[in-house]
Amino acid sequence: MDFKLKKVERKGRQMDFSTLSEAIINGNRDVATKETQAAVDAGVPASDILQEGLIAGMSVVGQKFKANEFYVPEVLVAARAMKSSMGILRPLLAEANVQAVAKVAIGTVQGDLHDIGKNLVAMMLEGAGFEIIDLGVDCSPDKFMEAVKQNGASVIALSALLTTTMPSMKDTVEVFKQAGLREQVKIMVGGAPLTQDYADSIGADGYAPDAASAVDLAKDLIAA
Ligand code: B1M
Repeated sequence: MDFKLKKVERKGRQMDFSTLSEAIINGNRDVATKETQAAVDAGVPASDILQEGLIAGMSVVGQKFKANEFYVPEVLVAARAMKSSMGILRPLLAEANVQAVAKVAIGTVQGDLHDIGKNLVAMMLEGAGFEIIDLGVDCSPDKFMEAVKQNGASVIALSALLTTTMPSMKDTVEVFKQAGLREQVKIMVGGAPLTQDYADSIGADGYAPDAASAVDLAKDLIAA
């Protein structure tokens, strides 16, 4: 698979974000950090650096992961490089009041301590411009509810790795129904033992089999 990284026209100026995007794709944290700082110092808006540099790079990572050209370690180093660049951009984005695509509260469900896949999904979503509220592991239905009520999450993302903890996903959907808030949130689920049929049976809005598909799903859900 061949990916081309584009040059972007900004206010009549050709901006070349390809070195930054490539640093993200290759997981080169030092180059990514240096390029991000250089772009900031040159007066490039943080939102452009995010969109055309970081998100463009992470989206290639997602495509390569889906195509089995990248595996978990490559995605993790790419996400680590992106996090480092985000450390520079986050305060500037907040200052400029740049809105995230949507707020996603993500967690591994109650009784379940597996978090490697959940973290990957969170990093890929952040790479796609979502604001992430990471609730960690062993999250009760009430914890997801709090994230919606107190932090304004519009999507909740539930991960489960154990067949014995999958029912907590159903409980979480039920808690939102009982609180009369089911229509206000999109609920997405994933994790190795999950299937689309299971997601449908518990009334979730969507299921994604991997971290790259989770990004596509979250985008579809907020657009629906
Ligand atoms: Co556990 N464990 N584990 N374990 N563990 C499994 C899951 C298991 C399949 C191993 C086995 O028996 N073959 C088995 C589950 C069996 C079952 O229920 N079907 C199992 C068991 C039984 C247990 C314990 C009960 C063992 C014991 O104590 N007797 C125990 C449970 C503890 C608990 O949670 N309460 C336990 C403990 C652990 C460790 C702590 C040692 C460790 C977890 C460390 C951690 O996460 N920080 C661990 C690990 C590492 C595994 C395996 C080996 C690897 C899981 C992993 O990280 N995969 C796993 C066996 C295996 O899968 N080969 C196993 C890599 C990760 C990138 O993939 O998490 O699937 P995954 O995420 C993918 C997708 O699923 C998807 O995207 C990710 C990336 O593409 N995805 C989502 C995940 N969440 C998503 C959410 C989405 C969308 C997509 O939207 C919201």
